[in-house]
Amino acid sequence: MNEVVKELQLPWHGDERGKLIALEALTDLVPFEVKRVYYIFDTTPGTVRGKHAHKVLKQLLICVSGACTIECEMPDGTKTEYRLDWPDRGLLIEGIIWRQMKEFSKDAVLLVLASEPYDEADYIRSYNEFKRLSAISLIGRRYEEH
Ligand code: T46
Repeated sequence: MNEVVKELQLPWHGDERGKLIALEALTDLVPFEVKRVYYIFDTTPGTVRGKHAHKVLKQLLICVSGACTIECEMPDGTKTEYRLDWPDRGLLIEGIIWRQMKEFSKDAVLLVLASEPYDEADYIRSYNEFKRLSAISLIGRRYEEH
């Protein structure tokens, strides 16, 4: 699976009553069947969560209240931080990407739509293992290019 980290601008329906965002599975915004939804809230100040990658899981992250930062490290070592600070911003993550969630505001609620049920076997929780798998996948890709 190729790695994807994509910032999404989620379209909203707005009128004098306020705004509404609707997400449907198997669309450009949610390009997978949603098999699980979870949310992270009431985080301890200064905490850093995540620190893992997934083997096959695809996820769409939306900070529906407050703000937080998602740091993604790609297999080639490139690191990028994404600030999610409004409910119309989404971050799509697919493939073996090391992620950390940090800098949560007190009122942050991070909503996650996931493509698979919870499965601890899908987690890569060792950073060394992430680097090892990244190296293998980079070598494989170079080989395919030739
Ligand atoms: C991810 C980031 C963005 C469950 O029992 N079911 C679940 O669906 C999830 C997500 C977690 N758990 C249990 C497993 C742990 O005992 O909840 C506890 C906390 O999970 P974890 O330490 O993995 O949480 P985060 O915030 O570090 O990571 C979570 C997701 O696990 C992960 O898939 O990509 O949010």
